[in-house]
Amino acid sequence: MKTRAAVAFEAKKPLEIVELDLEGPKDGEVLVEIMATGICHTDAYTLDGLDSEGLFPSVLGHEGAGIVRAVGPGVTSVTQDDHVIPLYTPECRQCKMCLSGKTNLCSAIRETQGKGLMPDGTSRFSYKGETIYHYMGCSTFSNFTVLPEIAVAKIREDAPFKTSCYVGCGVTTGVGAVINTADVKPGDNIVVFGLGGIGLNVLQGAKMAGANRIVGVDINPDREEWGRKFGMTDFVNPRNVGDVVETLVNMLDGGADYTFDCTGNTEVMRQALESCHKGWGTSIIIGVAEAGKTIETRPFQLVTGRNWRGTAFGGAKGRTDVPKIVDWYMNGKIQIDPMITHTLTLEEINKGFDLMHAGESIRSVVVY
Ligand code: NAD
Ligand code: DAO
Ligand code: ZN
Repeated sequence: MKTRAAVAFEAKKPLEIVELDLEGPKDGEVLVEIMATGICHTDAYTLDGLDSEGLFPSVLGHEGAGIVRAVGPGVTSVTQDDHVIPLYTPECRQCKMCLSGKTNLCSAIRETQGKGLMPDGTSRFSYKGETIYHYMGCSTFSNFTVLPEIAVAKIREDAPFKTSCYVGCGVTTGVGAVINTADVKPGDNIVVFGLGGIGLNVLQGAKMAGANRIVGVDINPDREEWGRKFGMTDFVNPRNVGDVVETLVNMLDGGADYTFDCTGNTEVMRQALESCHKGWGTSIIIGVAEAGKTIETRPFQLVTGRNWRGTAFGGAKGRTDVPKIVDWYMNGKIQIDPMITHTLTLEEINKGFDLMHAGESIRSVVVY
């Protein structure tokens, strides 16, 4: 079949809207009509050529929601017309990682997913006979895409696509980092570095967990007002204070119980670690740094009881947790609507990247 898609033919070049050839689902795969997709900073980072796994030409996008239009042989967990969210972190429930109960990093299709291919080692997308690679196993910047059934979460049918697509990455990553990875307890003090599409969700997760002081840090002054809408109690603009670590440590009587990096900047990651309370504070890296970057701190920071951790997809097991997070949204436990600041057509998708780089959007969503 044919599908309209925004294709990344080359790094650092705008996406091009073209009609691709799409092969139907093979064994264990499903064809999904994507109804809406968010644009996450991770898409921008790959398009900017900063991702060591980035492949071109490819169809980017990993934050979608849609409808199953066809299923391949052997598919049992979803059926035609089911509403689903694609999962860049699948959940096979059979591999060593899934069975460990210690991680959400399912390994079932990791090798081929990292190479932009489906589990059988081939791509379903092509253009004028040339292979176009998949991205993070999702490729939601295509109106139709093919996914393994272990990489879709079935969600309730009354959830609007335009907002529930955000659960496919930003909401789950931010809220999950607080609930699953940090396990923030009532009364904990937390600091969030970077109040964008991910950081605001960390704020609302911290509020839901009953955190005490919820401090937001951002170099964009407009983000103060945004943070306050989602539970932030204090705001620090690093450009207005001498030393951001000293400021935070003084503000929180020795430092935070938990800090979260939502910037992808390795200097900020160090600030986040060093803003933790001596003896127990834990810093969680959510931001994805440019290929080749490394983090640094004095080992004494760890010797004296600070902990450094990271999280992918908020530690969520997609097929199990994503439908529950959609329920939280539909039941009013978490907010999504105010964070969708821009709605675009597929033809306007490059504007979504411009708005992100200019700090003018929280989430732009393409509605097909
Ligand atoms: P975004 O562009 O919407 O937000 C980033 C925010 O960081 C902006 O508000 C920006 O002003 C702020 N910022 C930039 N430099 C800063 C600095 N020096 N100090 C303080 N604030 C600063 O991006 P996003 O979509 O929220 O994504 C955030 C990061 O999370 C990216 O690195 C992205 O790749 C990563 N990410 C990780 C996961 C995961 O599973 N670990 C999932 C999604 C996104
Ligand atoms: O299992 O080895 C692995 C890697 C799984 C990749 C998980 C994604 C990491 C987070 C990237 C940002 C997502 C938008
Ligand atoms: Zn994302």
